Amino acid sequence: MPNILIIGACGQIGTELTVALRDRYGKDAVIASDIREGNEELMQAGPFEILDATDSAAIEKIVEKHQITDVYLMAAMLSAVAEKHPLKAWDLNMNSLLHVLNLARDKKIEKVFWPSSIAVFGPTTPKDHTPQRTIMEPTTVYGISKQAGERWCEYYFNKYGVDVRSIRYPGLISYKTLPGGGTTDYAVDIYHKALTDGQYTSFLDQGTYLPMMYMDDAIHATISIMDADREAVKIRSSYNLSGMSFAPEDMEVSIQKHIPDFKLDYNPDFRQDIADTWPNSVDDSAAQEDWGWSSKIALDEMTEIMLTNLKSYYK
Ligand code: AKB
Repeated sequence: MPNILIIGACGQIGTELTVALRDRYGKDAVIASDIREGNEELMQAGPFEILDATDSAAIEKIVEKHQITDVYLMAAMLSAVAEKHPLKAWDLNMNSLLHVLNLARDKKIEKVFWPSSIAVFGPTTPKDHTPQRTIMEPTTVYGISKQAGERWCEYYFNKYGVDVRSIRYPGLISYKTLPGGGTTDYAVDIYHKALTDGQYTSFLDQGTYLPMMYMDDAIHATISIMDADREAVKIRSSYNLSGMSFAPEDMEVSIQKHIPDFKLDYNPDFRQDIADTWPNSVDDSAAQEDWGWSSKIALDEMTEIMLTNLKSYYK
């Protein structure tokens, strides 16, 4: 049985991952941590520690205190916010990873999960069904940090045998937690505004296709790759992961099946320039072959789940 530390547990993925891992391993086996107190429910449902992901001594102390075996490092500055604070983003995204990899190198922990992103790709990458291995020239600071992180993960595996596992998440959509400063956030905002205002102004333009995924699929993938046999995880940089691919107008049509008067218009901002450098869709056959990944939830089903659950929230 693992003893798990989740760093960045109050964020969009961390919140749902904490709940899923506590359901699986019991609440006392999963220590949630974040730089500040956040989600009340999550903090009360099991052990919680205040932890700055850039503080290596503090991470080590908590690892020792709770005899942690597995670390899920979910703290990161996402693409849109990172463009406003490039050096701070580099510091958080890179140094937190190196701290955790060093603990694994020194055998203080056994296994590491670290999220990468479709942001590792750039304008020179093939856009459709982007292969696992291809040209990667990211132009955002977030993408550069994720690409460098992938190289570090593979390096620590090859050089020190560190059991690090990683996924290139697409844009993630959930009704339970809001995303924090990404380029794909419109795909969450749109459902909230559809219910509260009956209309939404998208900061990404018509025709902007991006790889996306419903959160349940992302959590399932995360737990699956961590459950897989060590030998099955053949790629130690990060795996492409595909859920669905859509543009804002596809969401409009999907939402109109429930809210016929819903209106969408467009006012693209700086996030359009970021989205334009990312793939339309990715090829995840390596994840399928190596550890049995397959996604389950498509756009219309996701729309139904999102609107049904958010409706009760806005009542
Ligand atoms: C972002 O938009 O920055 C993130 C991501 C795709 O990694 N959601």
